[in-house]
Amino acid sequence: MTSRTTDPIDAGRPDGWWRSAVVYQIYPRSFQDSDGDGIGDIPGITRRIDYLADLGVDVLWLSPVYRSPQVDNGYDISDYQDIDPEFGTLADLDALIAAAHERGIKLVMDLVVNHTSDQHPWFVESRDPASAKRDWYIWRPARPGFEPGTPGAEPDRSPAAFAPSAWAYDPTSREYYFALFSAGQPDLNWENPDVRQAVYAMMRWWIDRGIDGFRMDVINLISKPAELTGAAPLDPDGDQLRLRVTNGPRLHEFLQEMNRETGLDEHNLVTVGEMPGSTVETAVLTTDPDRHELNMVFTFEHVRMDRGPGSRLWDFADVPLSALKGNLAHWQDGLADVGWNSLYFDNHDQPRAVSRFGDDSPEHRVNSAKTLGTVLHLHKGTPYVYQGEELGMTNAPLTEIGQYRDISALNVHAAALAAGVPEGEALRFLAARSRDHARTPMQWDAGAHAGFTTGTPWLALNPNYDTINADAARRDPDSVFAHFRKLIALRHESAAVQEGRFQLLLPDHEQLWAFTRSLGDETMLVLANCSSSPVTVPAEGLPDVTGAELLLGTHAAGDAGELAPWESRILRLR
Ligand code: TEU
Repeated sequence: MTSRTTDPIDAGRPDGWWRSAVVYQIYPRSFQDSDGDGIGDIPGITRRIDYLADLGVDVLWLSPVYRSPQVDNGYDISDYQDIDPEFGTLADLDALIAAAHERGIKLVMDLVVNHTSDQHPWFVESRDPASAKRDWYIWRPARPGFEPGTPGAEPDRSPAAFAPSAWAYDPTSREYYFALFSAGQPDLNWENPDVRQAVYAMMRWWIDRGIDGFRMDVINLISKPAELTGAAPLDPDGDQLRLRVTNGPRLHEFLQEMNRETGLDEHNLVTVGEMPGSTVETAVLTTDPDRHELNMVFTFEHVRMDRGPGSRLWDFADVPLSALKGNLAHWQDGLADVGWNSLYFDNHDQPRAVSRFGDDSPEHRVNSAKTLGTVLHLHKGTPYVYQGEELGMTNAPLTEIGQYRDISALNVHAAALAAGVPEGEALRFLAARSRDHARTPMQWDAGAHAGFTTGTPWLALNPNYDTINADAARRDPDSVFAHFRKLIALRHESAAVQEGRFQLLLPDHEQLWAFTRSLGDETMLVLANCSSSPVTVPAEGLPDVTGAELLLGTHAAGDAGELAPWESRILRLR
């Protein structure tokens, strides 16, 4: 346990404060530019702080703003204790923290410690086999019998997320280092206690600076399987390392150590672990408060249900509503008594929810964005709003590979072409699923570059900013923005929304998403038509709504027995 004085840094964070909070995720590069270089920055966020206060969110989570070569837009960090000049300075960040705190808003930093940048001084030193930092990363010789650096000589067949191989070649030492995402993002060796202590020291430095928590990037990948740590032989033909890298043998030990050494719980910081490949069982272990690991995790189950049957990156399929809502219900049930859920449809890695799960046609966009918000925000857990979700921002019309910027999109395209897939098929996948959709600049107004920048935006704006923008939304009492404000206010006011028990109704219905939330003698019923056709409310399988009070609906109260396309209602039962 650290012995630092806790007084000033713990201000405003009572026990469990995050259980009633709504988090807003900012992707700084695309939020607001203040200096005309076409890249969003920290002073830009501070300029928009009153917009965020007006929306009513409690916490801002900033995607990485640290020093970085920007191979993966900041998820490749070369200095954890400085700000990238593209985004501003440490003084700018201090000013943002102060401006947020003045408005009662907390600030969460992205913690990317599964890997660093290959430009981080630790890795630069590690390239020297004689250096004390060699063991801070994962190094292996070439496959036996192969000339180092030649095709096929990689220690095993594991693919990286953004490159064909997870083994990057270093010509100086003629060895390979493990980099699960890209060669610019070498994985740290968490087996080495000095690595862990260096990470914890860095975290303490940020906590002392006054931040309120961490979103932890791919945190369930930090404990590597025995083959990677050298405790078991590496099968040179193995290619499923990615799966075994998740939820590794020492994950919970490391999280408990981190919590202890940095005082995460002691200071009531909010912590959310991004955990691809996690299950309800992993989440229970991670978020059980008695185990002192994390407050909540981001599961990937509901955003990976649309993957195609094979392992090909570019395959995808539609997801039936019954499967989607069934998955969320499985997590609600699994964490009902122990632990806590995070709730999200959108983030910087996902296509826009309204285009993916809703209907982004002019006819249905507003109601489907509102209804998806209603459904998500009425589940139990901490809801995350991703910038622009509160405006019903849509996927961009991307048709050519030259329009994409994301390392992941470019890799999928290259991999598909290398596999002989017709380009059209790869482009169809990207048009539906690319991460670039989430990263088009925030649409503030109908003026030049949507008010995002006075320069040339780093990624083209979605042309629909002439109608979909914050300025128009804030003047329209029926906008998606207005609806999200009400959802956030409802969570703040209602103990049943915060803590009520969840029960899914009509699990097999392919149009209606229906559930109750109950606390004491209060029960809320959510009825949501998640389709673009009207639906008759079934006579069976739902509670009696006689005398129920409509707390929030997408439409003016109409026929109780029918829901219009994408109509939803939150009812308080009598
Ligand atoms: O994402 C981890 C992750 O597994 C995916 O969401 C990733 O986007 C996907 O594999 C791409 O196909 C986190 C960050 O959120 C993401 O932006 C980073 O690129 C990644 O880690 C590496 O730091």
